[in-house]
Amino acid sequence: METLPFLEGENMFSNDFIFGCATASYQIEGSIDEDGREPSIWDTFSNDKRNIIDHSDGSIVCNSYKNYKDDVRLLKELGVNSYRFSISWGRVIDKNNQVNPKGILYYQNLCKELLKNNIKPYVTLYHWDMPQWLMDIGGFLNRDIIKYFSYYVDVITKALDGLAYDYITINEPQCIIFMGHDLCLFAPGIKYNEKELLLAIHNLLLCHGHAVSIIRRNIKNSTIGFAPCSRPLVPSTNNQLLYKKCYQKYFSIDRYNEFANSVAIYSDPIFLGDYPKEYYDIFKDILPNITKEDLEIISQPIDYIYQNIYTGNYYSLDKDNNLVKEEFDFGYPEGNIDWLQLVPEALYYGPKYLYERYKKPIIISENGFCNVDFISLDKKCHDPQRIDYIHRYLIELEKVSKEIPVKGYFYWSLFDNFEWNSGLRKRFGLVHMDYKTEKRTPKDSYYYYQEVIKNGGVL
Ligand code: GBH
Repeated sequence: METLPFLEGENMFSNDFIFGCATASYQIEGSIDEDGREPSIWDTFSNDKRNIIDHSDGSIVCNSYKNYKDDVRLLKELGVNSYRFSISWGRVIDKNNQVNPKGILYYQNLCKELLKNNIKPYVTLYHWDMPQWLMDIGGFLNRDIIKYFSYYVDVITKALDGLAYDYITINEPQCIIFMGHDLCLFAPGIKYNEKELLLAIHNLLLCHGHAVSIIRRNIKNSTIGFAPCSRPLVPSTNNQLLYKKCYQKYFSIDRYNEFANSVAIYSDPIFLGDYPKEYYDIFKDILPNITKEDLEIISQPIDYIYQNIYTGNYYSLDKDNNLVKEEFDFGYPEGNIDWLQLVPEALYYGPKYLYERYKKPIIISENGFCNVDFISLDKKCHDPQRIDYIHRYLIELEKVSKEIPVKGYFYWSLFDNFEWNSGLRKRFGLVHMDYKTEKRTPKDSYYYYQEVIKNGGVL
């Protein structure tokens, strides 16, 4: 570890900084038939082997449903003060829309175990695993989803009262909508037309809004957020005009190219009370019915801007001052998954743009690196690229935290897990998983992050 710069006394983050890591239910829990769990759209989707690159699924993975105490032990030793996990809707509510007490107990036990170890639970209510029976009645296209989601949120927040105070309503809505219902690379893999996509987005935002009122009602001293993803534009030189153009493009809507990453469609209604003007112009013929009441529900105040940021793109200006995207050179540093180029400044510019527009404290809800990790002859798991990635990205986050309020950082992920349509082949963990034996081996990056946390930051 001696090559890594830790300067004593130069702690980069405040003492109450949230250092955490994140996971999601379908990606880690396994035990899919245990205690009356209802199948989700991801069970259905991964049952069709054409959908998952390596034909794997989430039936076993880390088996955190059984091994959660080991997970908490790993978190404790890592030294994080917070753990972000998600609730499987189908474990806590059955297909008759009745409460499943065994599922509830699992999440209560997990929270208790975390609290016993001084780790704060950050609960994601929806990380993509919709119960299949709800998809069968239309999923996000059916406005009834709001009623069902509200009931589920009411049940789980009552059950976790006194155990968890921090909630994230929905993870990466862009992936749910675009990857799941347009590109069809994610569950449910059902193609919607553009009009249907807009309606699904609107219903999803209403699910968020109703969840906010319910959490506020059921949990005193709660904090609430919504966790979209984005791919920030990074100005490749220090130039005000370039910065301004990057900022504008980050919040603009490109109907054909960047629907997936649109920041403003999902976040303007929440933080600014309405969709952007551009949205009404572009989609004027296919708009859903958007009422004033809807917008009021969607825009109830929340506490944080959560954002999942892994990568970005560099931009410059041409001689006519037009914005141009710089292509990555051949051999440019990247992770073992096609969209993950090394762009550390994304953690500087992303938070800066978001704060400038929405004026709420920022928490990075996900950031992480996918690598080719295996156990070496010395029985350890060496992952220097992941260490370098975390190091570079945290330097940028530190830099921006001197300018705007940045409250926390969750590394994705605690361990290797089911990487959606990429299956088990893609590893993001700080802890290596042997899927056959369920053996957990902390990687070098785990010990690195441990040092970062002890130190309060890098450099
Ligand atoms: C997150 O999504 C998920 O929340 C998490 O479950 C997952 O395991 C983790 O990250 C690692 O993948 O426009 O070029 O970026 C992944 C973020 C956002 C990556 C959409 C792919 C589309 C291509 N994804 N992105 S690009």
